[in-house]
Parts: sequence; C-alpha cells; structure tokens
Amino acid sequence: MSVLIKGGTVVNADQSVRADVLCDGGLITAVGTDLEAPGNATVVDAGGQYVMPGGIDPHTHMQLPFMGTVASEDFESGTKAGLAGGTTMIIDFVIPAPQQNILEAYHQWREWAEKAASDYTFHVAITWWDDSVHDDMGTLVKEYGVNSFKHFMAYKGAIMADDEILVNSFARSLELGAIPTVHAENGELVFRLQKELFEKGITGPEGHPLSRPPECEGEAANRAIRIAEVLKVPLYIVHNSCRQSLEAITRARNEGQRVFGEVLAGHLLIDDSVYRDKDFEKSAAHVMSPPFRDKSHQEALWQGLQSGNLQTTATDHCCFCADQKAAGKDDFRLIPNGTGGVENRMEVLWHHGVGTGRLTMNEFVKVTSTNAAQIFNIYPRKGSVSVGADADIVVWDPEATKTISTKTDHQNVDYNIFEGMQIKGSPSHTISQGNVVYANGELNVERGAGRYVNRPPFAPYYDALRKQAHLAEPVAVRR
Ligand code: URQ
Ligand code: ZN
Ligand code: ZN
Repeated sequence: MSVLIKGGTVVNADQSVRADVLCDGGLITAVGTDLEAPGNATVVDAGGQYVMPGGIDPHTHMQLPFMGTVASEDFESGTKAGLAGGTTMIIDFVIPAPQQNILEAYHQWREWAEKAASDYTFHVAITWWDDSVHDDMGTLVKEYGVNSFKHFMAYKGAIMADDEILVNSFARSLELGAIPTVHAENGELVFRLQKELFEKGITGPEGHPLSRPPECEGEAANRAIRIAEVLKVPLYIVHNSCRQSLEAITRARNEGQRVFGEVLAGHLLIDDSVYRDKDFEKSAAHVMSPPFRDKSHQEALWQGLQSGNLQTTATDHCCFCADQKAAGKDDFRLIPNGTGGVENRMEVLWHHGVGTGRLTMNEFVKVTSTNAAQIFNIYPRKGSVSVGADADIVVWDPEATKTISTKTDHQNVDYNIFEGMQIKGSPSHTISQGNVVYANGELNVERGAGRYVNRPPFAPYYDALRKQAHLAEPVAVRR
C-alpha cells in the first residue's frame, strides 16, 4: 500500500522544506513538490502541518519485572501509545537478573516484544560479570544486532553494577564496537541514606528524593565518565536529571571526550513538589529514579539541550499503577520506581521547547529522533525523512490543542505525570512502516506489526579508539 503525504513542510534535523512525501513498500520512495499519488495510494493532507521523522524514544521499560511486580504497560499497549504520540520506535532494555545468562534474558525479552505494534530494539544491561558474560556480549553484538550495553550504578542488592563490572564491561564494549550506557546514581550512598531516613521515621514518598540527592547522581556520572575516559570508550548517560550530572558531561565534552547525555521529558517539566503532596497515591505515582528535582535544575537541563551537551530526550516509560505503588505504603523504599510518558514526550517538548523558542523545529527533530538514530547507529534508516529511509513519519499539526489526561491517553497506567497540562501542537497522523497507523485520534495498527531493529557495531570509528587504548603508554616501572 502506498501513502502520499501532500502539502506539508518536511522538517529534518538539518533543514525544513515544502515538499510532498511518497511512501511505498515500507520505505520513503520520493520527497519533492507536486508528487502524484499512484492509483491505490492513501493521500494524507498535510497542508499547514510539519512532516517529521517519527520519534525514537531511546529509553522505555515495557512490562519490566521490577521490585517484586511487573510494569503495567506491555509491548503492545506501550508501542500503540507511542504511535498515538508520534513515536514510531522505542529502545527498551533487556535486564538480566544477576547470575542469569544474558543470552537467555535477551531471548526472553525478544519473546515479550513479539506483540509490539511499532519497531523496537534493546539495550542489554550488564548486571554481573564472569567470562560467560564477556563471551555472550560478543554474541549479542555479532549475531543479534546489539550495540549498546546498560549499567545500573544504583539499585544495590538488585541489579547494581559495581566498578569491577563497569570496568570489565566498558573495556569489552570498546573491543566489540558497542557503546556503554549508565544509570548514574551512587547506589551505595542511596542505600545508606534510605536506611538513615527510614530509621529516623521518614517512611513516606517524601523520603525518596531525600535519599537520592543530585550529588549522588553527579558523583556517579563523573565516575562513569572518568572510567570511560581511561578506557577510551564513548559513553551515553541516561536520564540526566540535574545540574551536577550535566556539568560532568559538559566538562568531558569540552575536553573532547565522546560522552552523550539523555534527558527525560519529565525531568524538564516536573519538580520535586510532587513528593510533598499529602495524597500518598499522587506522590508515590511520581516515585522514579533519579527523582524529579528542585525546579532550579530544569532551566539547566533545557540549556543542556539548547547547547548540545544533552543530545536525546526520552521517557523512561516504566509504569506502575496505584495498587502496585501501594507496596511502599509504609516504606518508601518499596515503592516500585517508574513513571510513564511515552505518549506525551513529543507534544510536551514541542509546546515547552519549540513553543517557547527554546528549540527550533529542526532541533526538536534532532532531540526527539535523529540524534538517537545516529548515536545508536541506525541513521538514516531511522531519524530522517529522506528517500530510502523507513517510512516512519509523524505529521504534526502545530495548531492542535489538548489537555493531557489519563482519561484520554492510550497508556496502560492509572496516572499521567503530565495530567492537566495544556499543550498546543500534536500529531494528526503517524505513519509506521509506510502504513497510516494513527489518524485524527484513531489508532489503526496490528498487534505484532513491530519489527526488531538490528543495530550494527561502530566498527570503523572504534578501530582508532582501540589503537589508542592498546597503545596507551605502559605505566613507567620505578627502577
Ligand atoms: O532505573 C530505571 O531506569 C528503571 C528501573 C525504571 N525506573 C525508574 O525509576 N527510572
Ligand atoms: Zn534508570
Ligand atoms: Zn530506565
């Protein structure tokens, strides 16, 4: 089936141009003016609208087993919600339990994701280490199209990676041409602060942000950056929530180190006052890590996006309903960590980014799609409206207005962190693999239509890095 998107302005990361877009066989086959629709084509009227690369959310956790429960959003409902918000691809996470074979975990997640409605791929978390993990990382890169490995520096006693794991896995990533990524919070400090607060009688959700101050994030971000610097491997830091981690990234980038930073739509717009709500359900609904911060961090994060020191936006979509969050009713440490947002990321970023002049439309495309595609080595197949690219496109109506609410969204969770937010600008159509899957409020997509996306290793560039690393001057032995 072919689709002709007529009368719109194509907005890519590098330029905006008035052009029609023809899609056929799942690919973009023509971009130009006055294109003709083949006989059986579906025609989308994009007059007065922007035709942009479909969003890529590089950080989601659909149906994640975590903290004694399973996230309420699964790969079908979560990708459908993403499509309704203009996101046409997610990068989720395989998170093996410590000592679990990482290939076994990978195949488990692949099975769960079979029902996805849009394209997807996986970062694989390294939560433990031995020779088998070293070898299986090679299999994942060479045979399964994985080119990024995640490390949780938080969650002591569960999935936390200590420095030994970080050093071994970062070095292995360089050998393989893969990029290490980190959740940067000092898990030992968090564990101690949680215990101290609880023993002082602070048991409610207000204890959550108090136990994870931004200094814990800044320390871990800097530690991961320094380890990557010594090992000569690039690094991607997920969900930067504060000035402290941004400063660590900015310093490294200013010194020419290849460090990338991600920011969540939530951390740009929601502050820590949510944890002081007397209603347990409301404050617990916002428990995620790193926590929402004092308002003063938000401007720094926006500046991080504007300056290019933060490159991608994500949601960390990891949903738990009120009955699941209630596990921590008497102990905030037991509240499953995670919030949603996969459906709202692009529209809240458009309204508060482009709508305020913080971001141009082209920068909006960069931070919602193109940069993630380039960093994870799937550009220009993804992240571009250009001939030969996948026909993953969002037609954006800059005049559409709405009030965000869990009552009207498609997410399978009973709380929306952007509840009540009024925005201007949202998708009128989403095209996925060349099919119109969302049009004027209606989803029309098959369970299982999504495909796993292989991501090649960063071979050529890494050759130079590997040479540097192996030629590092041996430490002079004092005679
Ligand atoms: O830490 C993460 O990214 C996962 C476990 C989702 N939960 C969260 O609070 N961010
Ligand atoms: Zn995380
Ligand atoms: Zn996460």
